[in-house]
Amino acid sequence: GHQSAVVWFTGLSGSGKSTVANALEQVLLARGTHTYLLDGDNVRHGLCADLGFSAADRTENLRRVGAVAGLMVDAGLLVLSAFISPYRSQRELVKSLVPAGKFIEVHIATPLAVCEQRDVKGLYKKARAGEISHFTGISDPYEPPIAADLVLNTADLTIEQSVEQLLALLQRRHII
Ligand code: GGZ
Repeated sequence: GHQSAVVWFTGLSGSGKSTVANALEQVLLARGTHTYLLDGDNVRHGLCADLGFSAADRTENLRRVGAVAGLMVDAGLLVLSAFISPYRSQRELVKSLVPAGKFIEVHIATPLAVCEQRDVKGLYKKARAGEISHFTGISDPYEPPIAADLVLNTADLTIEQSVEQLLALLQRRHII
């Protein structure tokens, strides 16, 4: 069995949030843990299809995700969530929507230079060229967490090493 919780990944575009969250989910599924992974790919096309990337729209995006995550925690799930969530106030808001003690903040602290070099989707190039405005890290802020439960820099760690650290954290917190 497991305890329900929300593992909230925050970090820049291309930092590795979704990759690490997906890898963690595979291990948890293999252990029989009932998880759900929320990320931009499954939320911004449906639940939040009306929202863009202004600060207000990001806040509303994250408020909805936080509310859904809270419901999923009520249903007993171990929720993994991968959103940039650039402002401290937005992460505080989400935390307030999840039952007390069940919000685990994980900072995927891959340096901007590495994210920009990866540029998996070519978005940094477009942002530098001025073709995308309000791009996090380039023309929009990212406020790093001050006291994350875990900090992972995917430039220095393999995916497996990141997953190991996450599993160890979940075990220390008696979630798995
Ligand atoms: C940041 C943007 C932007 C702007 C489109 N700024 O690497 P990706 O493509 O797949 O991840 C990014 C995703 C960010 O959506 P989130 O819902 O995680 O953001 S937030 O938590 O701030 O609400 C990126 C893409 O959307 N993208 N425009 N201007 N990322």
